[in-house]
Amino acid sequence: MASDKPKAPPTVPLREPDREGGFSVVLERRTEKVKPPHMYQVVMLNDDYTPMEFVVVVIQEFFGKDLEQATQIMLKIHLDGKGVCGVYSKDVAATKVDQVLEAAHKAGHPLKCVSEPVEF
Ligand code: TYC
Repeated sequence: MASDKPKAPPTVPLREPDREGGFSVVLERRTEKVKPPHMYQVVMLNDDYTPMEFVVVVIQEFFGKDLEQATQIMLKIHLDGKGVCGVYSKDVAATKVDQVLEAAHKAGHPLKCVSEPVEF
């Protein structure tokens, strides 16, 4: 009985150059299973007490932004309640959060930030 199912294309042995200058036969190709690492964004939160100047300095110092960029990010946080300061691997994002919280605590400001997975 003939099937309606579309047939997968036949597996064709492929010849590829090898390291010795010859050719190897590749009988099967597998789909790459390694996924890119999940990235985390460091989100800074607004509050009513931390001075704007302090936030700008923190963003420059820990997130590598220049004065102009840091000021824009600070103003966005001030107006919207929160803003992304940078996107990193999980460990680096966690370190940035620790650095910001420690600097804020030392200076006596309630500035808070968190890291969260980037949705894609
Ligand atoms: N809202 C603060 C003020 O008016 C400034 C501020 C901006 C605080 C960003 C925190 O993440 C912040 N002084």
